[in-house]
Amino acid sequence: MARVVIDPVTRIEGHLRIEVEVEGNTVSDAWSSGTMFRGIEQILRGRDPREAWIWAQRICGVCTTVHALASVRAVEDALGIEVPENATLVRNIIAGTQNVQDHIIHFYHLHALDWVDVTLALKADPAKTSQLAQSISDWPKSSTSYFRGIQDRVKALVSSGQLSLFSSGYWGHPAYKLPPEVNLLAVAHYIEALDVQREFIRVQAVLGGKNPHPQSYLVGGMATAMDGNEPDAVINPERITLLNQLVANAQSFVRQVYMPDVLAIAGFYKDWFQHGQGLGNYMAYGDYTNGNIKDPAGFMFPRGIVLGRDLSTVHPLDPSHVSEYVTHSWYNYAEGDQVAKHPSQGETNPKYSGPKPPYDFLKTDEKYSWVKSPRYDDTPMEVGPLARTLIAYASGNEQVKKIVDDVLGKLSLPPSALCSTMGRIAARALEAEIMVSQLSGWVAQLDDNMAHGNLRIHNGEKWNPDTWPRSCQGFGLHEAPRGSLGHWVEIEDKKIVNYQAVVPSTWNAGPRDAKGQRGAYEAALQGTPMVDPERPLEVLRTVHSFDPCMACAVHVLEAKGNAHLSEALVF
Ligand code: NFE
Ligand code: MG
Repeated sequence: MARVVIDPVTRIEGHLRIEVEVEGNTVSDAWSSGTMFRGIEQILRGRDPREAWIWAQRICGVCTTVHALASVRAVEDALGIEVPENATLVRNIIAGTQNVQDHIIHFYHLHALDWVDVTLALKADPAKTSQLAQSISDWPKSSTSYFRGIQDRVKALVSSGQLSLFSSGYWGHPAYKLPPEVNLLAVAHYIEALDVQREFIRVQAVLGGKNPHPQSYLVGGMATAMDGNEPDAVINPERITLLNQLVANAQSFVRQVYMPDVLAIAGFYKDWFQHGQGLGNYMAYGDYTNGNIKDPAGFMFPRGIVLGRDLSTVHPLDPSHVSEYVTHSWYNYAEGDQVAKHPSQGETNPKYSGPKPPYDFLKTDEKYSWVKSPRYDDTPMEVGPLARTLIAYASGNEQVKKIVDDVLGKLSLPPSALCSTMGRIAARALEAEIMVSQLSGWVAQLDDNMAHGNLRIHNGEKWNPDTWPRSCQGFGLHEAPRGSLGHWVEIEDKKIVNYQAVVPSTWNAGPRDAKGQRGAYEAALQGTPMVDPERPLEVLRTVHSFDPCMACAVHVLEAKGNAHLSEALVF
């Protein structure tokens, strides 16, 4: 038995270390560790709750805006504020754009090279690549000369000896299975997707002034003035035209490039619909409605839980059943480290107790991560696009059923195949397709409201802190690209006294709990085949399929830097 360490895992956000034990050619156990201590939860204490979103949004620059949304929702919940429909629509457009852009970036720039051997693209016949491209899609950039041009660019990189953005891959690894032409097609779209994602995220620049971290949120609504007759208003007919254009361009790319590429690549890796199954428990808070965010009945992504891969039942979800352990995390709870705490009572007391660097392995029997271990009813859950898709499918959502059955039909696979590494990739693509078509609906509704003179976008009734109760608590939930996100806030005498974020990558990347139950990455890595433990490509495939974001997962900070923390930063 050998222990293999990947540290740092790259093509993710933040600092993740994976240790796996390998028996023969299979992973027999795994540990997931967030190795960087950082944060926001403490910074928020003592601040005005109306500005919490500005700070919370800085938890992450990848899911660039989701923490602002969860934060304003938490404060609005605590203060009993309802936001106007226009604000909900603008928030939906910003968050939905984030979702689609994030999924595109994940597939092409963070994950594709686990499946695509860039160096093999050099062996492709551009004419055959062109035929292949035209057989799977009517995307216009598909000529022989186009693919030859891409190949020449890669050739120039390779012959310069500097692979640049393609350096440090496991090139030539026997687990790569794509024919040269599919590799070339994917490399071409990797390059195209760089432009597509940059262009599409202009939606956030229009509605939020900038990206990352749009600046137009307000507790009570949005600061995006609407006026059909006002050229200087943030939202006016000209801007609606621009939004429609940006959404339409993204929609073409998702339909004509992203989805066909996922199908083409998945077809050569069907065995990966059997690896990386993981916990089999899926959770989604649900999200996206034009109405009241406290009422999940109308959610586009339904709320619920699927247990043990049993798609016949969707269990109800009550956010009061969420808790976090620190048994294997470098924190202490006042009541001892065997208990789980609901985030409304949550504590963030960092205490590094890992080995002093340099070291070979973490003390995985003890504490081994800066990530906490969230649980629902004491049960570990996977969150994310796959969880959302399965819960929507099992809830009988017609749109999701149709697209899932269509995609799986093309691959001749049953719905249960989705519970896998490749299933996470497929779920992300089909979610992007559903979301990008929904976006134009929200833009149209905003336009319609504007045409009818419905311009209200902020509810200022409780803006004055003198109107607030002396003490109150609230929480805000969102389905971020990587899954279920919750912020819990406690307000006293007009100031924040406690703030806790329980984040998608905390759910997925967290370590074991007091009962020894593994987190989602740890469970998914069990049984992973490994051709060559020196080059753990297969481990990366499953870890990357979750789209890790450790900035989100570890979001705490101690204001006065302690020695033990600086040691931890040496990793
Ligand atoms: Ni930093 Fe994030 C998303 C959130 S993941 S990317 O999506 O919230 O934990
Ligand atoms: Mg937290």
